[in-house]
Amino acid sequence: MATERTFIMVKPDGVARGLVGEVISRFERKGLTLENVRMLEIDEELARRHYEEHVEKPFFPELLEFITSGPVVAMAWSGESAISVCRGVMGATDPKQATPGTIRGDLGLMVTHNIVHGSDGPESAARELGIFFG
Ligand code: D4T
Repeated sequence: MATERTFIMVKPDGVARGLVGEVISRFERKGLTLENVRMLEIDEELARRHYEEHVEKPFFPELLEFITSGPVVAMAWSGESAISVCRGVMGATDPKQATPGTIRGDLGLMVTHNIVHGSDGPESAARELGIFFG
């Protein structure tokens, strides 16, 4: 397995709840390397680009309102198999189903407010890193 780069974002609920340090700490303790970090507010245009595969889904209006509701912390992380390793550290999309010991399993309850985003494959990692870090 090779070194990979992936895009991770602490969502507005994670920032509002003061969980940025907790999220960063979990990835650092796993052995991954923080390469870049940026705090920003996502507007509707950026949300539609980032979530392009979800724009037609029934939950998109709620997701759009949530992801534009406050600042997020966008990050680039690297390491051995970083994409799948980060998904494992985050836990399942729905925090109710996420395993204890994961970020969502320990800290989340609702699927919209699931604290953190992570790229789900090499193509989305490259696309999302390009959107947020150019
Ligand atoms: P993200 O993209 O936030 O890392 O989440 P996942 O990769 O784990 O999950 P996803 O792409 O399937 O969902 C994107 C985003 O939409 C929210 N969501 C999802 C929601 O609000 N309601 C739903 O029913 C689903 C499936 C949560 C994450």
